[in-house]
Order: sequence, then C-alpha cells, then structure tokens
Amino acid sequence: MPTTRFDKESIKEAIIGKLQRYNGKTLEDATNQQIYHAVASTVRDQIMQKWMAYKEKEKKEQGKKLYYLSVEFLTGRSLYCNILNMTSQENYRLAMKELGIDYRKVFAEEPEPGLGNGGLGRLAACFMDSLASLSLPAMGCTIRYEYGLFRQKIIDGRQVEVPDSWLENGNAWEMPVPEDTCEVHYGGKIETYFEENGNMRFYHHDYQTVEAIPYDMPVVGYDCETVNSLRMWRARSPKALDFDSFNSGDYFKAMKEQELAAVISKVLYPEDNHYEGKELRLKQHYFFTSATLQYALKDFKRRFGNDFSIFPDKVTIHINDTHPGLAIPELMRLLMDEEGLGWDEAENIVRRTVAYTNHTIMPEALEKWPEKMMRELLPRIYMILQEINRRLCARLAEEYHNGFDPRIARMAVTAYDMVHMANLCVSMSYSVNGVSQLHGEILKEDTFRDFCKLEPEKFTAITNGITHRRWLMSANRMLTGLITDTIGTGWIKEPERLRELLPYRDDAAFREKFDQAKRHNKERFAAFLKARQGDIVDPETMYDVQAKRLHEYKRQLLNALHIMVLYGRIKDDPNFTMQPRTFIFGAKASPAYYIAKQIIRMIISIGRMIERDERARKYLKVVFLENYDVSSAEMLMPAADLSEQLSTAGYEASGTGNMKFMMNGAVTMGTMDGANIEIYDQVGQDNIYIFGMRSNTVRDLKQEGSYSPTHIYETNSELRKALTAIIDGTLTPENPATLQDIYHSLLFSDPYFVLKDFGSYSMAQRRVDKDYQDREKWLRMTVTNTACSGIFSSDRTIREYNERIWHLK
Ligand code: 26Q
Repeated sequence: MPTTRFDKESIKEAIIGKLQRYNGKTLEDATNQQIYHAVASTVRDQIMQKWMAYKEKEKKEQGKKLYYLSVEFLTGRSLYCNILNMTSQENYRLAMKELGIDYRKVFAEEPEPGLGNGGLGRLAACFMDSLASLSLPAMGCTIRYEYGLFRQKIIDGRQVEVPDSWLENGNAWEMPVPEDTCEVHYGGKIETYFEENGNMRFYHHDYQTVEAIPYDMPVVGYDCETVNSLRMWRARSPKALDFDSFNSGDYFKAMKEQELAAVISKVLYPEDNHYEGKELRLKQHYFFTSATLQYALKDFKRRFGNDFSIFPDKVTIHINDTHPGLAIPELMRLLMDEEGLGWDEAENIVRRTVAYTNHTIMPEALEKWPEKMMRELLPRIYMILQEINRRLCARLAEEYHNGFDPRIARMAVTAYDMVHMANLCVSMSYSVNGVSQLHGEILKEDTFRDFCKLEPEKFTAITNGITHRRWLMSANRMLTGLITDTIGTGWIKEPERLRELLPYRDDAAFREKFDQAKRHNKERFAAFLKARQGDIVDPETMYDVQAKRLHEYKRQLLNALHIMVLYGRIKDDPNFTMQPRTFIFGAKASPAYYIAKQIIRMIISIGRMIERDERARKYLKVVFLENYDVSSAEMLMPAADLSEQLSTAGYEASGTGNMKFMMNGAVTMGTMDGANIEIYDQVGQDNIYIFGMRSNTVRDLKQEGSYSPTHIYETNSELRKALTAIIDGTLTPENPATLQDIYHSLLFSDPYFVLKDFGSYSMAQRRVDKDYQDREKWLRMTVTNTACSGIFSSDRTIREYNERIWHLK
C-alpha cells in the first residue's frame, strides 16, 4: 500500500492542492465551507490509510466481534475529534496557523449529525469512541436518517421546529459500501410446507422489498491502530420504477411505491423517553436490524464457514434499549429459514448472542406494538414471536405449577393484543443491564422482578460514562493543558488518575489557574451566545445551567419556580441581595409534547419578566440557549459553575450530562437519582448539593396516592406567590392565561412532586449562594469534582461491559 505522510508541510500542501483541484480557488478566495472540505478531506485521507490497514488486519482476525445496534447515534462533529484521536493536533494546528486559516471558523462549518434525541443516542456515540480507543473490534449499526433531530428556533417566545437536512453539503466522513447492499422485506404472505424429510419450511411471497445500502463512518481510536466503523443503513426502492404500474397508466402508484421505500430512512423520530406506536417507526426498527443481522451472518460465514455452533463465541449483538429487539426473531428467522437450522439450535444460538441494555423504567417509554400491526407488516417475524411466547409461557406454567399464574401475563411476549418488546429482550438475551447502580436495582426489584427471580445471574448494572476525549480534551483545551502541566499525561489513557489532582486543591496557585480556565470558558461561551442569538451574559456572574431534553420528570419547572421565588424576594424586600446569577437553559421539547413546550414558554417569559425590572436585572438573568445540541454542549459544559440535575428520584435511569458538567469542574445540584448518587459517592457530601425525596420515599408516596400539592401551596407563601404570578399577569402580561395549564398541572396533580421537593431545593440553593461567594471554598469544590470524575469515563464503562458481558479480545 502506498503511504502518504501527514506532517505539517504535507498537510499544508494537501489543503492548498484540494482547494485548487475541487474548487479552482486559492486559499485567499476560498470560502470557509470550501476550506472546511479541504481540511476534512485531508484528515479523511489520513484516516483512510489507517482504516485500510486496520481492515486488512481485521480480515485475518479470528476473534469475537461486537455489533452495537442503536436507533440513535448522536455523534456530533467529527473533524477535531478525529484529529485529536490520531494525535495530530500539533501538525494541523501549525499547518492551519501557517496558512492563516482561522481553525475555529473552519471547524464551525462542519454540519452536525444530529442522529439522536438525547442520552441514549449520545451514550452510543461515547461507546463507539471508547471501543475504538480500547482497540476492541466493534461495529455500530444504525439508520442513515436524511433528517436528524429537528433544529430548534425560538420565535415569539416559543419553540418552532425546523428540518435538519444535515447531508445537504455532503458528508465528508461517510463511505458507501454498495457491495454490502441487501434486501429487507415487508408484508406479504407466509406459506408453510413440509420437506420430504419432514422438516417444516416457510415460503414468504408477495412482499414489498426495500433495499438497504450501508454507509460507513470511521471511528478512530485514540493513539492506536484501531479504526472501527459506524454503519448507517439507507433505504431505497429496489426498482427505478414499477414498470407494470407505470405502463398500465398508474403513474402515481408507481411513484408512491418508490417513495414509500425511501421514507424509511427519511427522518429521526423526535420523541425521547416516550413511545408512540407508529407503523413507520416499526418499519425503521426492522429495517436496520434486519440489514445488520444479514451482514453479521454474511461476515461470520466469510470468516468461519457454516459452523453456526460457534456463532455466539464469535459474534455478540448488543441492543441499545428494546428498539433493535427484533434482532432476536430476525436472527432466529435467518438461522432457520435461510441457513436451515432447527428451532432449538437457533434459539440456543440467539440466547447466547444477544445482550440488552435498558435505559428507562418510565411506563410510557416501554415499547409495545399492536399484534395486528406486527402480523401484517412482518408476518414471518410475528410467527416466530408467537412461538417464542408459546414456549416461554409453557416454561413459566411449569415453573409456577399453574398455567394461570398472574405473573405469566406480566412476563409474556404477546399479551392483550400487544407485543411487549422488553419481555422479549429480557427472556431471550443472555444479559440485561441497567445504566446506573440505582437503575439496576430498580430493574431487579421492580420492572423485571419476576424474571430476576428465575434468572438472577442475567442481571447487572454498569454505570454509564462519557468519553473524556470529546468532553474534556476536545471541549476544554485550557483545562486539559492545566491538568497535563500539573500531573502529566498519564490520565489520558487512565482517566481515573485525574485523582492525582486532588492534593492540588490545597494549592492556591493551582486553584487560581483552574479559575482562570473556567473564566476563559465563560467568556468564550458569552461570545458564542452573543454571536448566535444576540443574548448578552456577564462572565462575572455565576452560570447556573440546566441542559437536557425537556421532560416533566427532569423538572425544569423546579428550577423555573425557584427563579420566580428569587424574583419575588427581590421585589418584596428592598434589602435583599444575592450573588448575581445567570440561569442558562438548553432543551428541546418533543414537537407533540404540549406541556413541555409550555414550559419552554414559561422559562422565556421569566427571562422577560426579569428584564422588565431594573433591580431584578442586577441579580438575575435567564437565557434560553436555542437549539441545544452536541456542539453547543461542548461550549456550555466547560463554562458552567452549577449543574442542575433535578429529576424526581427513581426516574432518571442514569443521566450523562451530569458527568460532563462534573468533569469540567461544575458542582452538582441534584437529587439522589441515577448517576447523581455515584457522583455523590465520589466527591463526598461537601462537594455536591443534594436535596429532595429519596427514590423509595417517592415510590411509597406514589403508591399511597395521598400526595396533595395544594397542601404545600397553602403552607408555603413564597411558593404560593410564585405560582400565582404564573396566572395573574405578572409573568405573561400580554395574556395572563397563557401558562394556566402549567399552573393547573402543578396544583392539581403534580405527578413529579415539584412542589413537594421545592422547600428542600430552595434551601440547597441558599447554600450555593453563600458558598459561591467564598472563592476558596468554591474552587476547592470545583477542583474536587474534576479530580473525581475519571471513573465516569466511558472507557471504564466499556471495560466493564467487556469483562461482564462481551468478552472481546
Ligand atoms: C421507543 C419506542 C418507540 C418510540 C420511541 C422510543 C424511545 C425513543 C428514545 C424510547 C426512549 C428513548 C430515549 C431514551 C433515553 O434517552 N434514555 C436515557 O438514556 C440515557 C443513557 O443511558 C440515560 O442516561 C438517561 O437517564 C435516560 O433517560
């Protein structure tokens, strides 16, 4: 293979040459977009060289391979992280500097792939980075959505959704792999017949075909040889046109078929932690799952021939939540109908190959499909699901010595005309894991209690993590420099060694430098915000940040109400003072989630109410960061002083934003929920603000059904005033009724106990106000948080998955 060098001079030449050849431009005349493409394609050339070498090596590999299936991969931009992982920052930095290229402007030209909603999708992306960096052979598999998550605009104080056509200017990182194209079949009929030897066979006909075309994106490991792939499947109609219909004059029918196929990979559904039984969504799930498994089987046969008994030793299929759960019946189908294995043999292979991670216990997020839809759309898959269910129920009836035991209906794969994906995944996989210690416990004791009693060894909890390469080294270069100057570079490959920073919290000079880095990032964020949406924030103030999807259980309302209470104090007490704070919110609401959208309106209205008051303005500022996405998170996390993690205890499976803030030195204000508990365990009670009910109290209170928000309303006068301000014209003078549904929801139902936890939250916030003014104390807390964050690197998470679940070499 010819190799090219990528030293500084070669990089400069390559950039200039590409501009000349592709654009007919000199550097001086080229646009930033053109320069971006020239730089990105130089980096791509460098990756390609590594990728090819790695693939060569991989071909000869006889080891086990992981397929990580996820309906979302929220990767964010690639250019800088790719340079970083190839440890070529210095070369590119100098090359661009010497060419007079402003790298910030150029990097900002990269379209951001927003192929995910939130935590689940971002976790998948962090996992890919860690898998490659730990040199574990893995392929991520998903859908190549033409439109990612909508872009959010704020117009007249409300969220407006705009389509995200991220592929418009081309994607520099993907490579089509036409030779791996395959077909996915929908609908049609199944005929059963018997072969001469008595074997039952199934013949599927009259189905609709959709072609699946893979596009691979390289996933470069940090400072190693490994370049894994993220495989994104695109849907296409197999025929240019249906000529029968076309010739018979039914032009529209012909065109419709064509379009229907392509629509499968058209758009990412924008619901996060919420299930909707849309047929197109089921089509999407089957589409990428089937294509992936066909490929996995093909690759296995290429490597090992037809001895499927070793399949589970050579392949592991990890499903990121239940969305790719059809991998289970699909693998059964391929092994039986295509490869000729019997049921028992196929089932045995599947049960030793598929592993499942659960990400939520919220009932409205659990995936269920109407049996009728499944039967009509995927008739053969439906037959297999029924047989899986029949055998499962028979085993359970025997186990319980009673065919009518109520547990059987709870555990069944099909019951009450619905297919229950979680029951399928738990009963047919070899591993079920939760994403934090608390979440794992809840799965065992509550959600999957019955299953756990029968097969306790299947269940584990592996706490989520984040890649410190993107979330610290790339997002916060000043702090990264300080850390390396202080403790050397060992922490980069062993992030738990960030603990070596702990003694330096006693070093005033170090604290000062840490503070300077924070200050730098706060200024950078202020400039970014001003350029992006015209808002002015003062880096002198405390940045108090809540950034995550908008959801009632995440309780942005608790934060909003607290700001209203502060406003009330300022108005009512002329002697009131506090440490000036900038409250920053970033959140997208699912377009159909009415209350969530109202909460966005409320936050923006609070900001305006404060702006109208000269004295309130001195202490408070509320900004709503538009279109919160991975790139803005990369700006925001390093700038935050306080990290708001307010979920009702027991509802946030883990949270990962909490870890990003912590790693960048923000102090957490949080409930004892998900990974907050483990952050508390790491930093100790003096370096975190914990408030609110514990998860068992929440559970009991919910079960009792005795909770009365009105009682709290009546007894807490500050809170009552704030609530009243929502509807009496104080908050929305143009129309006092604008936000009345929020008022009613809080007062007459309050399903997530906002009012119940308010008092405790407000007290904790008083402590923050006081502590922040004690600079030494606050900086010690800050340093402690970064120093203790190493355990939340996804490298640790992936090592645990590998030791306990995958066993890759
Ligand atoms: C399922 C079926 C049909 C339609 C939609 C869905 C669906 C889509 C997205 C269900 C759930 C999601 C997203 C869930 C999610 O992001 N969960 C988060 O996962 C993170 C990573 O483990 C955790 O840190 C968060 O606590 C959890 O909320």
